[in-house]
Amino acid sequence: MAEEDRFYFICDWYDPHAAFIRKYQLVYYPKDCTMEMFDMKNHRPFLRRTKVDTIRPEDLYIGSRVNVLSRQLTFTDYGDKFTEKRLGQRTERSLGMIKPDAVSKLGPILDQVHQSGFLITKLKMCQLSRDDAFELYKEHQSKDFFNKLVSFVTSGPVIAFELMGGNAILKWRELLGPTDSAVARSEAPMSLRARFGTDGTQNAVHGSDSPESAAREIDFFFGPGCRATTANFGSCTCAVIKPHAVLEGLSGRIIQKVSEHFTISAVEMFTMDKANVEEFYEVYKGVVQEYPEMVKELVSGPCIAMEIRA
Ligand code: 3AN
Repeated sequence: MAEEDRFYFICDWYDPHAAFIRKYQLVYYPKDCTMEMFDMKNHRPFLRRTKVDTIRPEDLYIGSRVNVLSRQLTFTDYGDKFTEKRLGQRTERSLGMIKPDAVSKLGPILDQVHQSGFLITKLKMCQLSRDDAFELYKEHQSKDFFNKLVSFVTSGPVIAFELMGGNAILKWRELLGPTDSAVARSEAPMSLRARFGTDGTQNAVHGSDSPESAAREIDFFFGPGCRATTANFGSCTCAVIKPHAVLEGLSGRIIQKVSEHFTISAVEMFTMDKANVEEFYEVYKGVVQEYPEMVKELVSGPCIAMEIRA
């Protein structure tokens, strides 16, 4: 399945020859810095998907002006709910990780993440090898607790996610609480480590401590050729939390309910394109009336796919 974000904006271009403002829908694909445009008045494509080096992710906000093929465009509105939700709040990024001791608490942790105003933009369960753990925690290699830490984080799967929001790095660390879960219980009883951790090593969750480590750790988990999924496709079924539920912040509660009856052996967030969704739903094509609507919903934003077993 392809993972590709699409950001929709409504934008204006003042046509100097006609002395007229033309309105376009602009779709920006951050993965490969391409965009396409649709003429809203004439209801026809205006620009086929084209690489543009004049739009950067930080240009994606209402009121922003960008140059595309010598035209200056002004972003006047978001073009869909996903774009609004994703970019509306400013977008510092941090890396969160649920450690092996708290993987079964994914539901309540995601629920807390949502209630604290973060947006999860990437998420994946993976199994770290010793080499992975050495790389992830390389700044701690000289510490006396290093071996214990490596053994612990490789003792079972972890769930990594990219968080976005205003002041995300600091805010996420506040939500984690102090490193030692016992200290967390006395100093920050509502924190995640107080609620789900055991001690200084088995402390349930991790968070980046600076923009540099956030960039490095996000790349570690989600960069090109990054960690593999834990899915092994045997004796299981697939459950998908649909985009509308993800956007409404219901993922945590849904996963909690699923966990009461099933073991979740893999989980990953995807943003699917239409061709992939059509393939995924192929057996329903021409069989159920709501097929076109099903496709439309599943391409409308990120979904969370789970491998579950009982
Ligand atoms: P934090 O995760 O709170 O930023 P760091 O960066 O000092 O803490 O340490 C990274 C990880 O190393 C911690 N999350 C914890 O798992 C482990 N760790 C830190 N200090 C200790 C310690 N004194 N004993 C055992 N493990 C520790």
